[in-house]
Amino acid sequence: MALLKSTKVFVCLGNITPSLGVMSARNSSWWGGVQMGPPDPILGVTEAFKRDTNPKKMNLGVGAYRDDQGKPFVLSCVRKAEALIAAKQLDKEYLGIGGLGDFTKACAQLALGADNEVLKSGRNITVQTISGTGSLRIGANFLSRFHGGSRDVYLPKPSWGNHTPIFRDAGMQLKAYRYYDPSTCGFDFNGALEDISKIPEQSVILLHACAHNPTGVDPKPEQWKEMSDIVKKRNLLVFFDMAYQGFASGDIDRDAWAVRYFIEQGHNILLSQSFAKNMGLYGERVGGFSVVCKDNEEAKRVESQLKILIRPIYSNPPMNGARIATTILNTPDLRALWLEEVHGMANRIIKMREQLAAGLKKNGSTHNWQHVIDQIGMFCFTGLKPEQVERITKEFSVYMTKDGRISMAGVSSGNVEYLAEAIHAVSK
Ligand code: PLA
Repeated sequence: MALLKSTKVFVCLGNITPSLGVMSARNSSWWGGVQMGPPDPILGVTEAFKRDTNPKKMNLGVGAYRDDQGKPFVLSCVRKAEALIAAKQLDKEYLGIGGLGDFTKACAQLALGADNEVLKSGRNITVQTISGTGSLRIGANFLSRFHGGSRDVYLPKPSWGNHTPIFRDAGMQLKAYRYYDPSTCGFDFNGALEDISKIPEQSVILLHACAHNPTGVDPKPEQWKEMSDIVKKRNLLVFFDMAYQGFASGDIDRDAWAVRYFIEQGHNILLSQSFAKNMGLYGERVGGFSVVCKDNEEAKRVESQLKILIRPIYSNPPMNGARIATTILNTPDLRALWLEEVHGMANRIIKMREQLAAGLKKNGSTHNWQHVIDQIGMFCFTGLKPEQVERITKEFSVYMTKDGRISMAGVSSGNVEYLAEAIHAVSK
């Protein structure tokens, strides 16, 4: 039946009109049935921004860090690592399927802490991935193929927009647990606990390790502890997405606290890491995917299957970004410089939050904007409604995602006042 159906589609789309004689292949349509799709909810904002000619335009859509002059920022530690790598005149051979060994080791150490028991006993497998997105997708494919327990993946409501298609395209089913409370602009702790306590056993739960996207709201350590207990009681498989290590507090260890705590409590987690934000390596596509296993023997078996999954997708990952990240992580003075720079980026964002809240007040806004200051990480979930977002874009050329999320990393001393004016104008 499936074969019959596809044959029919083939004949219909590849039709040759007899009155025109035999059409050349160039004129025939193979894709007549392909419908126009919508632009990406996040990256599509950048496309619209680029078309705008207003000199005051601001792109607060995608989370990409800018310096205080509004320019893309390449970290000095990255520039220095690149110079060291260039001087070595290294070859360009293929990496192994799982990536650069020194990178995966340093990547796992960064997340778990170098003296973590998991690393000492070799019960993790970490592969290099195409940044955070690639890591999540490899994880989703792995779950789809090997997690016998359940197809269900529970996402916080709301979550990063791309989580849904990543898991759905891998054949998993998306469910949600309460996370954000619009009435307090904060974490809906009771709602989350209540929902998590009802998740069927063996389902997968996705947790944002820090700097929750899009809300900028993270659980406090005490809340993480209760969540860990409930997750354990429900026997859920935890998938941590850590795309912003260092970006929440400016401190990479503090930001990895929840991941390390869950492991300490005996959760054998899956973990996605990205170096896009914390090293500013966006386009280099550097990330890692880890599976914490029962023991080293299990880790070896999982590794063999991850390689079998990766090989037909992209064969092996790109080396340049991994070399840069490894050089930074493994060269003490570059690592120290990096930690300083991460701190600097996080601090500049915090300063912009304060200036934005102050600017709104100065403009006479009577709303409570405390959440602009309290939320952490790259984003601020302003609370602007879709129609207000539409207005701010149309009238002020301020671009953001429809859910009212703004990338604080795109705000600078030069445009924060303009932004405050614009937000006030559409929200008063
Ligand atoms: N996980 C979360 C929670 C993210 O916010 C992002 C990026 C990623 C993973 C993946 O990033 P990577 O593949 O570049 O490593 N989110 C961005 C960019 C910054 C995007 O949507 O692609 C955002 O603007 O939300």
